[in-house]
Formats: sequence, C-alpha cells, structure tokens
Amino acid sequence: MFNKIRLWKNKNNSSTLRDKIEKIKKLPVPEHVAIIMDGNGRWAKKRALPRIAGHHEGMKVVRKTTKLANELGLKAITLYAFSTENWKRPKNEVDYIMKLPDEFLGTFLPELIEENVQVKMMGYKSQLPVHTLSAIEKAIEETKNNDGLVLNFALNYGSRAEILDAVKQVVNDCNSGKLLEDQLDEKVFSSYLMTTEFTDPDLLIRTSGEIRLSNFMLWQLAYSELWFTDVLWPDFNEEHLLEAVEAFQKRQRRFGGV
Ligand code: V07
Repeated sequence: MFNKIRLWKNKNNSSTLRDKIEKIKKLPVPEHVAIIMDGNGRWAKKRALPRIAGHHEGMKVVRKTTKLANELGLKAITLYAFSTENWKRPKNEVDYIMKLPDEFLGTFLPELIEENVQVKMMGYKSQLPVHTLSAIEKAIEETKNNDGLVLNFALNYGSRAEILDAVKQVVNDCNSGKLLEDQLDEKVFSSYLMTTEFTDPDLLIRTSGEIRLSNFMLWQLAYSELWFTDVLWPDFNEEHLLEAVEAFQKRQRRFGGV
C-alpha cells in the first residue's frame, strides 16, 4: 500500500511521508472528514488557464486524497463537489464539471473497487444530467459491497434545502401519526437528513483561504473541528492532509480529556 503513495524526503531529510503516516496512525484519527474543495478557478487563473483546467486538476487531487484517507483508516470523507448555487456559473463550465464524475470513475473506479472503497452521493439527483447520474449510480452499485472507506460526494447539495426537506418530512410523519411530536429529538431529526448513515464529521477542511461554511452540512458540523488553509485545492497534497489531521489530533489531546 505504501509504495502506491508518493514518498518524499524533507529538506532536512529527516521525516518521510511514510514516517508521518505511521506517527499519525498511532493516535485516534477522525472518523469522518468533510472537505470544501475550493480554489480551482483561482489556481487556473494564476496560470492563465481556463477555469475548467483547475477543475480537472482538482479531480486528480480527489483521487490522491481518497488514497491517503483510506491508508490512514478514516471511515468516511465527504467532498463538496457541486453546490445548488453552482448552477449560476457559465453553462460551459457547468457542462464540463458535470462530465468530471464520468471521467473520474472511468479512470479510477477499478482502483477504488480494488481498494475496497464505497462510493456514495448526497444531493438532489433529479436535476443532474443523465450521463452524470448514471456514471455515479453505476459506481455506487459496483462498490456497494465494499466495506472500506466511504467516499461520499456532495453533489447538487445545499444544507438549508436539506434541513427544510427534513422539516417537511417530519411534519408529514407527524400529520400521518408515524411520528409523535414528543419523539422528535436531535437523533430522530438527524435521521431525516441526507447523512442518516454517517456520523457527523469530526473535521471540516476548507481550502483556498475562505473562512465560511457556504451552506455545507450546517446541522452536521455543529461540533466539528474546523481547519482552514490558504492552499488552493489543486495544490492540496498528502502533506497538507496530514497537517490537518495532525492538528485535529493535537486539539483532541488538549481538549479531549475534559
Ligand atoms: C468535481 C473536481 C474536484 C474539485 C471541485 C469541483 C470539480 C470528482 C467528482 C466525482 C463526483 C462523483 C463521483 C465521482 C467523482 C467530481 C464534480 C466536480 C461535480 F461518483 N471531482 N469532481 N464531481 N470537481
């Protein structure tokens, strides 16, 4: 497994990526990490490339991140791939982004299957192009018996809409007598959200220097550790992920005991 991950020496030659991974694995790692993959457009602009070049580079980082998350023993990662707001972008950009799941899975699905990764998706499926949805559904189907890392894509996802839909369902179930008002608590309410099968993220990472949640998992992130980095998503590498997980572990050690 290790040989599949790039191994670098530091400038001082002291600590390789492998050493760092081993060190981190000795302590509890977050079960569920959520990531806002921001900065793809800016990465492209800096290079005088079209925005879509940044999205394509970002897709490759999804692959690297999945591999390391699996290696570290995380149970799930949820990646914000497309928000309900992103439809406002130029049509050619949206069309291109909607081809990325097809390309990603066309290239990497065999490896994901081999690595025991389970592909999942949360978001509003009905507005997605047929080719996008069918590629994702095929991947979900072909990985459904895997029991390793869950690779969960938030695609056409928005948190306020998710919460409102949950409220409507709750009202429905109350009106039909399936649910009594007194039974409704945080745990029951959570079961109406798109993340029913997941624990809440222990750690949220947002790249590209923006310090906001942008309508991402508002309910689920209530108690999560938040990690913001200026690194643009296409530049986010193994070292950066390890740095975030290490910071999480430090905070746990400091505050976990109380
Ligand atoms: C997308 C690349 C990553 C940076 C953020 C925006 C662009 C991988 C997927 C994907 C989705 C579902 C799936 C397999 C792969 C993806 C979108 C955008 C919409 F089953 N990257 N990526 N989907 N970007």
